[in-house]
Amino acid sequence: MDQKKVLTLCILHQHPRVLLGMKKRGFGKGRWNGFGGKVEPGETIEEGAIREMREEAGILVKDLEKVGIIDFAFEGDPVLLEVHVYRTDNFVGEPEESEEMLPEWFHVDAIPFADMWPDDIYWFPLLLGRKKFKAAFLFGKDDIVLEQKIVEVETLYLRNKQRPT
Ligand code: 6U4
Repeated sequence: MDQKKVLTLCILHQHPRVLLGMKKRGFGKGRWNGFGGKVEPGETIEEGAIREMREEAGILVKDLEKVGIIDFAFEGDPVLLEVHVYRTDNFVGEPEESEEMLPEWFHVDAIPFADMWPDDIYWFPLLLGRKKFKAAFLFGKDDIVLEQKIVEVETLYLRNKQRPT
């Protein structure tokens, strides 16, 4: 049976700048990315997003807005990733380097898509435009996008659950 991992991804967006982090280790190493990781037992997805932001960038994020849910599959791999994407413009503290991430602000016109996950270029414009979306990507060898689907939605529902997440 397919296994599913629930992950968070948080983007600080204080227009016209966004905070990304250079991932220093683990999954996605060497890429600029939002902050996040696995949701731990006993915490809500949003609590997981807040914790990861504290652990990876040393800041307390507030007023998180859920903007997207992205399903990732990798050809030949039974593990599916369900990534819950949040955006906020409200935080306390100064972003600082952690063991996992080197944070840096980017102008929205200079987002380093060439050095990010290849799916990001598809959905980042929706996030920056304050839209909500559901998306699915299938990656092949060398993280090439083989299939992609993105739909803009009014409200985000979790699959099989008729309530907003
Ligand atoms: P730990 O346990 O922290 O060492 P690690 O392998 O570093 O795990 P993980 O699983 O905590 O990483 O988090 C992976 C992060 O990458 C999450 O924030 C989700 C994000 N992510 C995964 N696939 C992505 C993709 N295709 N595009 C993207 N972010 C992705 O923009």
